[in-house]
Amino acid sequence: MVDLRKGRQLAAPGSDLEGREKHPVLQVAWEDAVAYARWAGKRLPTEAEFEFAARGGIERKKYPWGDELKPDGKWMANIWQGRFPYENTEEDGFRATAPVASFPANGYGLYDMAGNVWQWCSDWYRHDYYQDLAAGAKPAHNPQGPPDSFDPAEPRVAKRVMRGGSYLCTDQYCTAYEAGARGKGAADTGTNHLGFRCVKEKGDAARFAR
Ligand SMILES: [Ca+2]
Repeated sequence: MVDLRKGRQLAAPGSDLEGREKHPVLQVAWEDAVAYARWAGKRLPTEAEFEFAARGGIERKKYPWGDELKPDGKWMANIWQGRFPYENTEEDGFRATAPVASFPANGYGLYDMAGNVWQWCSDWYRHDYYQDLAAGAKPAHNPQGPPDSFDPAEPRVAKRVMRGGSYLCTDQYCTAYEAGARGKGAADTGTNHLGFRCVKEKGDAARFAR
């Protein structure tokens, strides 16, 4: 396990922070992200919280900043430009991860809610969870995710939700930086394009300290 408290191994065991002090941490399994959040008196966001936060107060827009991928010709997130996976033109300035807050914040003042690295959410992944909620008699309020995981593509793998897309996403086939796009990943596995962010609410620190 990467010792996040030391903060010295950014991407994998043996990697170092030299010149990358402000890049997101990578290669962290869901369990380790949860352990870090708990240690810090915080927690991972739910999937619903992540999307609510990503939309930044603007409703029914494709991206956290609006409906245009490049408003005024400007890239708003660190994604992939060029013919994936053969050519990365780095038009947005970054080949792989970017330091956090390299692009404008959304309406809530939150950075990197799209692109750069995927981010773990606390929910189990079920492909039909939101369909089921939508079919219910009442609107769902602050959904916390299903009680277990089920991905028809890999039914035996316990998966958690991830959100936001990454520097490997492209408008050619993986537009996961869209505000409504969902991702999923095996809870015990980290990758080089997946990180996390923590959330804190009033009372969390006291609750986790018990
Ligand atoms: Ca890029």
